[in-house]
Amino acid sequence: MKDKKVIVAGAGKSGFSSSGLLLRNGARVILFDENDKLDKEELLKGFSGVKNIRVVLGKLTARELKDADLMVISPGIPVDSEFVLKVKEHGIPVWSEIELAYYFNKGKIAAITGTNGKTTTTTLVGEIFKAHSDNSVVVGNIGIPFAQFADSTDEETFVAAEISSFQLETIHDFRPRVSAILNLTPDHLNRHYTFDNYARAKFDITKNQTEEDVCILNYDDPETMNRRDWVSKARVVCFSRTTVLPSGVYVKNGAIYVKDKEDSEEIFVIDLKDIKILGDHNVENVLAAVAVTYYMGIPVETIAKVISEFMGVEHRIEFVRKIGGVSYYNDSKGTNPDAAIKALKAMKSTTLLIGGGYDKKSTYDEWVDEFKAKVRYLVLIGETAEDIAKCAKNHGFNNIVFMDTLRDAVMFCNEHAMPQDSVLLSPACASWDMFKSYEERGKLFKQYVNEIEDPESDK
Ligand code: UMA
Repeated sequence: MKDKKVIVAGAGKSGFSSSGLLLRNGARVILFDENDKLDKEELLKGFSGVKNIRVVLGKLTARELKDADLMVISPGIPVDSEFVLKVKEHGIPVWSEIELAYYFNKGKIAAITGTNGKTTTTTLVGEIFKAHSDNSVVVGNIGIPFAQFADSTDEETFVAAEISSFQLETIHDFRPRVSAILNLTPDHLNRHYTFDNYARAKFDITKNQTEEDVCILNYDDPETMNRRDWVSKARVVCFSRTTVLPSGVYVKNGAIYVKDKEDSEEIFVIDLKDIKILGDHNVENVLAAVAVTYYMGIPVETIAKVISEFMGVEHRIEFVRKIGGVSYYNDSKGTNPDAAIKALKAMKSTTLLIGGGYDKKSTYDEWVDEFKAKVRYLVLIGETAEDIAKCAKNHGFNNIVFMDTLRDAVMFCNEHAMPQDSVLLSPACASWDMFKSYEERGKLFKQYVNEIEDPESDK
């Protein structure tokens, strides 16, 4: 990349890390963002003392495009954006941040995608790698751009990478040693337009894999298995919670086993009762993590030990606090209906559900069907509030309130919950209409819940 002129599009986390990686490796960077309200000086502070970077806001001009060797785009930028199409017309290659990171990477990559469970599975895989080797990183959609660490990896580095469909749209050579597609349900349809396009982007995680590589698929997820043929070369290994497979990773008599080939010995991994994270979906995440790490060469004893200690991740059905017998759960990462269904299913009592947010053009019927006798109130916030309310009413659910802010929603729940109820933030929508990220939404939820006075504590 020495002396190459590279446009980095998007001045968020990915853009910053990509710029840093390029600058460290001798490139000249133009950091571009369509948001002309950003503060150039503030952005440049992150690169103080570095000469080869210029910030451009609003629109790309002929000056930037002239002689540009490459554009690296952040995942939040649609590939059919006007300026991306223009860049392509000029014959400038467009790489995702993941592709750029891969160019510099020397490590052994396990890449995990799918609609739900990515973060939990990647975190668990990362913990297993860490227990096995001091030389490991966890990167990607999870919130830590791969570009941040790519050029400090070596042949021995274990890389656990959570990869989104957005990041996969502009890969070219990216080739993980082990890939995993956990499940497929409709998501991000405003960006990909059709479910098949979305599924295609996910399966592209396998497109450069060879016969030496492994692709892990969820045998219990029909949308994934129906597309099994989209894996062109990699060896497919399946995991199943419900079926004892001839080979693969599966549950049998309440325990997880690995069997490499049909005639291989069956290896016991762990009893389900020794797993601490709750719900069938989490058993699937554990099965996936077993498969990924086993095929990355980690000993089964290490895998089992880490799983038995793993307590889950922030913003995923995360228990926050119990106040006056009411339990509060933060599932801010429930950013699509399928994830929100899983969170609601995991609630053991009547629930006051806070939902709504950024409009990804999802359909809410299946989520609303789960409300039945379980949801006491549906408390709606954000851009999609009206659409969700309409859908809920069509399904005969009318206990709906609208709130302007998340704080108001929490306060309403505090006033109306009865002892033994649960209050669940699981919006089924992304956060971007009201918050910077799902993390910010989840942290604020926890803050508001923690501000509630506990009447018991005064006694
Ligand atoms: N921007 C434009 N034009 C656009 C869109 C955005 O100029 O059309 C600019 C914005 O003004 C902003 C910047 O791009 O300044 C933001 O870039 P970004 O949205 O790609 O955000 P990053 O901070 O780089 O975060 C991205 C991922 N964000 C998205 O995919 C939307 C993060 O995933 C990821 O953690 C991070 O890279 C590190 O890899 C978040 C996410 O919500 C968690 N992902 C989706 C999901 O999980 O469902 C896919």
